[in-house]
Amino acid sequence: MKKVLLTGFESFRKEKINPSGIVAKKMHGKNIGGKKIISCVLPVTFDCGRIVHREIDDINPGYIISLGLACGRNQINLERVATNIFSENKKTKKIFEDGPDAYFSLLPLENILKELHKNNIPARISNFAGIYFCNYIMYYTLHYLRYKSSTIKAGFIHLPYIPEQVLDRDLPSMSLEMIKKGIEIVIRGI
Ligand code: PCA
Repeated sequence: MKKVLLTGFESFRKEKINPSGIVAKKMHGKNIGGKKIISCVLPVTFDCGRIVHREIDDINPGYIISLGLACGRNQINLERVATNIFSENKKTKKIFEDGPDAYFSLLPLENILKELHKNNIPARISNFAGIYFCNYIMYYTLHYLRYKSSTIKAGFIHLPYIPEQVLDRDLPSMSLEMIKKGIEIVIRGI
């Protein structure tokens, strides 16, 4: 059975909850569409790259789906591209000095999007994964796979807030149930 490495992130900055880590944890061990899910919740630090690197070598997955929270986005965002930029505290640098400018997702985004919409789940393809750790892990993973000359299919998905994160904020959210259903549809569609 092919394995899916499903990663999410821990909480970060002022966000006490990170739906990406919750969804990843909830789906650990499940068998979806003939694929076995192995989850991993990552710290929002530079260690995340090394941890994913080790998980890939240990698990040898057929697919890697990385999840993260996109504060304020109102749909599931299928990220198309990771760029060689990281920025924190107004300092911007390359992720890998000698890396290419960008990598494209290796997931069939158009098909996944169609399936999500067929199931009435708001989603879109995004062309900008940001310049923080979500873009970092997407770039890091794709760079590592290229270096390994691997056939693993990998990509990144940004999630909206869940309702309990925006109780007193005028911001969009999506229920955890709908996000989970969306990620199951993604896993069936890869
Ligand atoms: N979202 C942040 C980092 C961790 C997360 O869940 C981002 O969009 O970069």
